[in-house]
Amino acid sequence: MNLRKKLKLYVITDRRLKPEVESVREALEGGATSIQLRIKNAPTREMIEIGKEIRKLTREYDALYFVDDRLDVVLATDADGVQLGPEDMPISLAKEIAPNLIIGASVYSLEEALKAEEEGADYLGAGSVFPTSTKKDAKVIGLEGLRKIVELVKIPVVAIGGITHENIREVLKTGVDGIAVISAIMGAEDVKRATEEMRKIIEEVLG
Ligand code: TZP
Ligand code: MG
Repeated sequence: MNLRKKLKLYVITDRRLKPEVESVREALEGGATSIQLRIKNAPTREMIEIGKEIRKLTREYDALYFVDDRLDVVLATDADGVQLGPEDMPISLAKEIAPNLIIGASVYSLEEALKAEEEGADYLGAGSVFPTSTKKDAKVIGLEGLRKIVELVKIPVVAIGGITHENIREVLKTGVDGIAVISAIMGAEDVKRATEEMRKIIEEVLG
């Protein structure tokens, strides 16, 4: 499995915009290469039910399946990986508990990026590239901040935060391996089409 290739178009769920399972199906039909289940404040058993459905769908479409924050949900639904932020479980502990998991680290500065790489993260979610209403507290690093991270780390980097069909080309030109998106896809009327259109641009720029 080529992780860099699988991170090309990384689509994240958001129940404030669309119900998870149906929107994930549409994103996969449109060419998403990775899916992240991201739910804040829902009953764990509901998260597990949804995660199991996403696991089935991502297998059908040969996409990777990640869970935000929750290692229990990762283990219960046989996810490929977990996404951990600076306040979540330490990377080293997650690796100890589940050595075969792909570990993504959410980083908001070059310092955090270098630290996460050193701790053994397999890839970085770096942002927020632009201001975004999806995660209002996220620090904005800009294209320059992103470029620095890409230059100085060796592991794959996925850009996140405020990325749209309009600005995706300039983000791709920083040298990132992939793009992570919530609202430009989950907030679209036609999720499948919004995904297809982003995937097409990614193929044009990254090949
Ligand atoms: N982490 C940094 S920015 C962000 C997360 C989860 C939100 C990305 O959402 P959008 O709607 O694609 O800007
Ligand atoms: Mg988190």
